[in-house]
Amino acid sequence: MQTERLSIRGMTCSGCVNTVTRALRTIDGVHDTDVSLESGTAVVQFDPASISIEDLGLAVRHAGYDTTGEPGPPQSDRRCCCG
Ligand SMILES: [Cu+2]
Repeated sequence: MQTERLSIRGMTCSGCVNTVTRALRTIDGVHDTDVSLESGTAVVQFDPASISIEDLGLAVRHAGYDTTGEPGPPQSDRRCCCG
C-alpha cells in the first residue's frame, strides 16, 4: 500500500470535496481517500501494483479539477457544484 498527497486546485466548497472524493474512490486500487478543502489536498491510499499516481491525477482532472505538479495543460472549463 502506498500513500500519496496530491494538491488539488479548484475546490471551492464541500460539494467539490465530495466530487473529488468520489472520483478517487471509484478507481480500482484506491483503498481510502481524505480530501481536504482547507488545505486543498487529497491524501490517497492506493495499491501501487494496480494504479499509478498519474491515474489519480487523471481522475481528478476528469472530475474537473487540477492537480499541481502534473504534466498537461490546466483545466480551463472548471465545473463546480456551486458555480
Ligand atoms: Cu463546489
